[in-house]
Amino acid sequence: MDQETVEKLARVVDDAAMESTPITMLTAEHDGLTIEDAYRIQRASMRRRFGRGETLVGMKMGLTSRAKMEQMGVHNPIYGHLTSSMKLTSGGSFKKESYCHPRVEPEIAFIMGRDISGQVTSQEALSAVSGVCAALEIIDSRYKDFKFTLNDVVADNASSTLFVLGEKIATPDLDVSNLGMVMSVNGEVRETGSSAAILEHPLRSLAALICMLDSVSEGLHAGQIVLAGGATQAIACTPGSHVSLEVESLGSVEFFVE
Ligand code: OOG
Ligand code: MG
Repeated sequence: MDQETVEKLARVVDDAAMESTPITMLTAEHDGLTIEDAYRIQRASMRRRFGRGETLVGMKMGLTSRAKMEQMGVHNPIYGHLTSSMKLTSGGSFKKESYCHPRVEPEIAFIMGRDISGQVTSQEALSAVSGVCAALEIIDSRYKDFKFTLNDVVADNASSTLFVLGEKIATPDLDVSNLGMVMSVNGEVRETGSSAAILEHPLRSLAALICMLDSVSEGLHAGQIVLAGGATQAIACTPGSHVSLEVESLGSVEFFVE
């Protein structure tokens, strides 16, 4: 795909996010759009955000659990970029009307203590982690009816919208392989799961991200946050709700929807 088309499609997804107006899938008109083109569109849309003053604060993995793959009908792990404007403080709120059709999912986040790149193992990935915390990710596909193909969702920055980190930061020696996770809305339990649902171990997701970034000569940097992926299916955010997540050993994280 030529660079002009990449930039044009980056603008289409970026405008849809800014105007919270759902669009038709890009592949409907560009059926030759490859996964490489999709990541180029994603990066071009990030350059538009950086041009508006947002900064890169981390990365997220998506479609790393069977529950998410089955919910979305897309079966390959993907990554997206997290920017400064996507960060919501635990206990904070957002307006549903500012987004297309936001959903929330329970996650585990890593905080990177040093730069890392290359084709790494989970153990090598862990060696670059300085902290671990509970997280809620609010995703919002810019596509109509929240329906997409693999290449469409990649072009749309893996539906990245907002993320909330728990205040308790555990040290990297915490075993994150099988932590119980309970997500509630207005005090009622809606989804329960385990961090083991995230590629069988959230560190495998982190290592997979570093390997995917390496294939485009990139890596992670000290201070960056990495969301490992939703452990259960995502649920719709409705106005007037209080969403909370409790993760074993990591405490809780919450937000309100106005
Ligand atoms: C794509 C993003 C998936 C996750 O954690 O699996 C994701 C989507 O479902 O819209 O963030
Ligand atoms: Mg997610």
